Amino acid sequence: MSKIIYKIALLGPSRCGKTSLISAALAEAQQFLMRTPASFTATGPTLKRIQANNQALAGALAADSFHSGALFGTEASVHYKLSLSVGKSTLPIEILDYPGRWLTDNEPEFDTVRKWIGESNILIVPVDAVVVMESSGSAQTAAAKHRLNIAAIEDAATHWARERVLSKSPGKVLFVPIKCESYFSDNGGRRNQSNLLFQRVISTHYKSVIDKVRKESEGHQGISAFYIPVDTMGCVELVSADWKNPPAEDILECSATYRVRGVGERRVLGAGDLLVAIAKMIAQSEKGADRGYLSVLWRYLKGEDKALMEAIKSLGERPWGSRVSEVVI
Ligand SMILES: Nc1nc2c(ncn2[C@@H]2O[C@H](COP(=O)(O)OP(=O)(O)OP(=O)(O)O)[C@@H](O)[C@H]2O)c(=O)[nH]1
Ligand SMILES: [Mg+2]
Repeated sequence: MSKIIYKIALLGPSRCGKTSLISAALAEAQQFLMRTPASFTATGPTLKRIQANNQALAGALAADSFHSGALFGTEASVHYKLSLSVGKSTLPIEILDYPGRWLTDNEPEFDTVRKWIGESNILIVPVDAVVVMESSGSAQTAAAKHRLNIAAIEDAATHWARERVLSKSPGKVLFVPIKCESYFSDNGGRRNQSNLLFQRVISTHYKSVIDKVRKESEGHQGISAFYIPVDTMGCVELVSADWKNPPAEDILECSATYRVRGVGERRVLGAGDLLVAIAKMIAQSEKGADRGYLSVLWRYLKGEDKALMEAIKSLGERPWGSRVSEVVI
């Protein structure tokens, strides 16, 4: 059988944390699968790239204050090639990363990303929690909407939902707040503003995105949405967030400063739930509701190795972490 690849799409503007999320997810997923027969790995150029990203983020913690521009923006599209394996049986998983400005500036290169989004059952929407939480008053709220690129996200998420309907396949859209370590008290933080974060992400800023997905997939079975906040650093604390006009621009931009907590050891949290979501999505096709790509994938897994199929099923049955909520679609 021709090689099957499980595609995952990311949708977010520049600096929202797409690359950091992929790098953090691999590290936590490996921990998460300890004492199970399954493993989640990267090899070759992907491993090198993830190691370089993690080094840059760790380097940024070396000083007392966390430099939030530590990771350079992505310059070209990158296929992160990962594998979920049991023994010699492997499910290749590919995530497409790209410069967020392609989305922001509506550049022609975004067409390839759009196509990838249409072909992916999982759509991850990383959310800059600081922009969401530190905006108040009408000027900042309008600037936040612009910086989060809500209009472009609505458009691409609608395309994703439409393709799910046309290809008669299910899908999960995951809203993933990043840079949210200052709003939770479960990973070293002092304040707990997690309810407010949920409300602002789901009921305010991304409500129109959720409404569009709902409308587009009306009457179609198998579309669901989840809220999965992830700490990709976990050991930094917001000190201040100022909204300023960048030179030659009339829309405010949020500029944040952070301090490092404790000894500055990274504490990734929540990324394992992304793996649970992926496993649930794949296992869903076993029920036979889906006649598209996922059922082909499931048949492939059955032929590939029963142990790999069982590992994916049991991963999908793991309970969600305490930060996760299902969003009504
Ligand atoms: N406070 C905080 N900052 C973070 C965290 N994770 C990443 N950052 C910072 O956010 C910046 C942007 O993250 P990236 O992952 O490069 O964002 P991106 O979406 O890939 O950006 P483009 O490649 O330009 O599209 C990085 O330089 C990090 O320093 C986090 O958990 N907390
Ligand atoms: Mg990037």
